[in-house]
Amino acid sequence: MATASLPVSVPVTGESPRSVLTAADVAVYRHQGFLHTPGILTTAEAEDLRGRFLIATGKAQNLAGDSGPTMFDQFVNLWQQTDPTLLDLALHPRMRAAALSLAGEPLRVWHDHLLVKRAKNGVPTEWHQDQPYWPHANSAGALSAWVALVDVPQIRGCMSYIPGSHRHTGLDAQNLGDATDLFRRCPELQWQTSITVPVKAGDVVWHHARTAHRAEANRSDTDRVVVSVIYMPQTTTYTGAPHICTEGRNYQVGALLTGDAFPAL
Ligand SMILES: O=C(O)CCC(=O)C(=O)O
Repeated sequence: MATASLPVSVPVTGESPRSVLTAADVAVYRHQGFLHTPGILTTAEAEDLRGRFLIATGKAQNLAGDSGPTMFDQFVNLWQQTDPTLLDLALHPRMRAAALSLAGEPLRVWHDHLLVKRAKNGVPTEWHQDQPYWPHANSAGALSAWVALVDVPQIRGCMSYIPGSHRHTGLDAQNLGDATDLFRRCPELQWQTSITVPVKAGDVVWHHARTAHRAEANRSDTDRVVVSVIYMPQTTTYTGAPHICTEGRNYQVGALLTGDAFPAL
């Protein structure tokens, strides 16, 4: 979404000019807590990545298990599990440039995950904020890039966001399977209008880690294939709470989340 011509200076080299966000883009993101950026990837790049990510699922762990229709099949960090080249998406020059502009501070990759909502799965992903799920402190600027690797119109399970909800910083984790949980925890959010964002393959929708979002069920007969890439500030420290991405890595409470598992941008 480029609505003004003033480019924001981006502290990386090698990015294509098409990825440079405007000051207006960054202001919109900071104000509403999300931003749609069409065409961050070309359709050819999206198609290539879709094939490579899906091949990589072959021998990888699906956190959804295999118990019938699910919210989504979920494969975390396929670049660590089966194909190291898949880290290319998180570190893609246009992704890096946009992420750094939006956050306005140095970042690391927290993790990525391939999220496949199967055709006609019938299960939405209900309203939630991401941050309460993560064992993070000192990470106020964390953000996600929801990268469409197929077209995702409304019937295929695109996302909706509640503008301004990223300012609600004290909420506990909300249940992704319960449409009312977020609103029980924060009743004032039920009076706000959400915005639904259908996307084309190669588009990215960025959201702040506290922005409330949901995805509709997939009512189409095509799988919805997206990758959510999550970036965290380089100041992020470990709270000690359990998480699949810190498991077995011996971080002490209060330690900076650094190292090969969390590549710097
Ligand atoms: O794609 C979905 O169904 C949910 C994605 C999500 O919650 C996220 O990327 O934070």
